[in-house]
Amino acid sequence: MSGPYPAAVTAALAAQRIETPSWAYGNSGTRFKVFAQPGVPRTPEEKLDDAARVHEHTGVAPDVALHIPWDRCDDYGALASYARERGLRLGTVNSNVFQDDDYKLGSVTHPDAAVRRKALDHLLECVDIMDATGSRDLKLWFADGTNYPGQDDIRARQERLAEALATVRDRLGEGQRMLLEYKLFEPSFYTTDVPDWGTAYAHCLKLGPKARVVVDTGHHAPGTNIEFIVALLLREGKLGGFDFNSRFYADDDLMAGAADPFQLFRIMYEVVRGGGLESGAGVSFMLDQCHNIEPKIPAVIRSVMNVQEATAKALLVDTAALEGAQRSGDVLGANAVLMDAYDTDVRPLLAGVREACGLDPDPVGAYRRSGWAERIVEERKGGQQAGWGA
Ligand SMILES: [Mn+2]
Repeated sequence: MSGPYPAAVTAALAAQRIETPSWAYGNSGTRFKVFAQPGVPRTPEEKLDDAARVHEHTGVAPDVALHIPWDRCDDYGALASYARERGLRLGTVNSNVFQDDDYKLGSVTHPDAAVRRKALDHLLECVDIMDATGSRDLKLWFADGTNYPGQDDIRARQERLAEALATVRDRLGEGQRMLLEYKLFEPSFYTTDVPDWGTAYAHCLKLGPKARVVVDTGHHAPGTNIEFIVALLLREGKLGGFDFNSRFYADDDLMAGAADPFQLFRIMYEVVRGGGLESGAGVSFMLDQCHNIEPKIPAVIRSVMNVQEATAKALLVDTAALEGAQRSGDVLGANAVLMDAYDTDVRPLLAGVREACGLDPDPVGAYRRSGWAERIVEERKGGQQAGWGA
């Protein structure tokens, strides 16, 4: 398959937006070691400065997700203005009810009502922050669960979870949403209170139209058919967005599309098929990654490009040919149509989309040539580098 490509394809690629996470610009690591890198931001503003470089070179990443308390500041309205002045918007607010000593046995599902109240207050504070930043979405991920059979009552924990979620839902303003993220295991190893899409979907269904499920691609058992989950949630109008990253083993948080670009293509095909790219579909394309050993800004740029490449291939699927093959029971033919799209080198197509938007066709090269990496190493000396807990 080669160009020229349909105008609808280039238009969809130019219109797609990919949200980058503030924490990707800070230091990170595994539970064994966090490796500091020179030039890493010390403040939320410096994270936005770095995010602005990603947007400048890709043209599709104006939204930056915040994580509270890692991005705590005195004046969120001022932070939003700072973002706007750099062509950015503050995006999804990610809550954190997992890093406090009180949360050893859980947060909103904790057996002690006082701890539950503290966790709920944090979630409500995050909605206050959304009001100040103009953010649409609150992302909820709970580390809650148990390690041993009998440790706590599985059913009671679901009741406590439902109660907290309903309270948050009632606090949301017009146009605001809550995105419930699931994760199979870790840090809990026996039960997790929101372990899978079914649990998240059941809660979101009860919560109503303001609640949707977010699919973090690293949060499944090996072999899980993520594109099936995506197709189903889209069909039900309950797909709120993605946390893209990739993994070889568990929740590796590697660059999206790095470990399994074919899986990312299959996911994006279901997004396109289900209308998830269309404006008004309400599907957010977010990255949730940690760049432990690689330089952060070009890694985010590369991840954005990987999502774009998977999207481009998905848009190139010859749907008429595919439907024809499917109708006639042509198993190999149908598979070949999909593979033809996947095997297309879409890099020239995306380079053309960038040039049409006045961008350098090679975002990573443009970043390297910009001198930004050297500049931040020179300028960002002293202070406390951003990272987990900072
Ligand atoms: Mn995530």
